[in-house]
Amino acid sequence: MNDSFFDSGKSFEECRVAVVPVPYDGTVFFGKGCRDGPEAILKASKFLESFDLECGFDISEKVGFFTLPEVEPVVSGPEKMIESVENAVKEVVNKGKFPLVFGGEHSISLGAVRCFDKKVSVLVFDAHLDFRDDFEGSKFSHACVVKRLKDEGFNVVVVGVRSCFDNISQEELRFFRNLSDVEGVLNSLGNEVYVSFDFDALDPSIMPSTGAPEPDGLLWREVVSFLRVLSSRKKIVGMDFVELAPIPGFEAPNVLAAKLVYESVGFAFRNKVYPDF
Ligand SMILES: [Mn+2]
Repeated sequence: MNDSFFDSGKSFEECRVAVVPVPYDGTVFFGKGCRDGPEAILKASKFLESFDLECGFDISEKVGFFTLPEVEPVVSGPEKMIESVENAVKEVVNKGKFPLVFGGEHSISLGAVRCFDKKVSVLVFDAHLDFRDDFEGSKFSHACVVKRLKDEGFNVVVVGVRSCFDNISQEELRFFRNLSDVEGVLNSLGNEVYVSFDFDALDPSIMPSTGAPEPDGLLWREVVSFLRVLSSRKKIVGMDFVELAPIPGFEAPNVLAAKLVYESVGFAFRNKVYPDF
């Protein structure tokens, strides 16, 4: 894979954002295909125009995206794969870069989040709670990622939930069905936020390219409006976008994914808490 996300011809040093592609779907048995997600996002980014009307500036020019080599899939299991992601992301965080991780399946988010202090809240967008203690023989399955993040001591808030395996209480995990209570979501988060975006949080009418689509999902405008508010109130420290399983020959969802990534980063950097920007 030689593609890059919005190659603006800048060096690693000049870019604020380091893109980490993770083409891994090892624990997915049903609805595979998200290993092709990173490549689809990189390719689709070529369709976007770089000046962004939502943000009012050229995000690629102002922020700069540097795409790193992909994290090679590990065959010995998800736990080792998550460690590989952790090592790759730690390297970019240590160099002061904003990590932007493309999955691949949702389990990889655990590796990226581990690179941050426990005071960072994790905001997960997902149609499913991903709160199982284990799934299909693994504690590190994509269906367990929120449970593992909680167990590792992070404040986790999930938005977009329409499907759950059990009756999980709000005391166990703070979650929201949609974005009708924006203040409720914001008040559940600390000042620093890592965003983990599973594309199945979106409605299948606009995002059919996921392994586990669920009806009645989030729509474009409400997500973009929310991200704009979120970024004006919180410091976004890193993001991942996971579970895009491209449908061959159907580019629109991939372009939507690339545009959501692009504007999310624009909002994050426009935020007043990045004063040097
Ligand atoms: Mn998920």
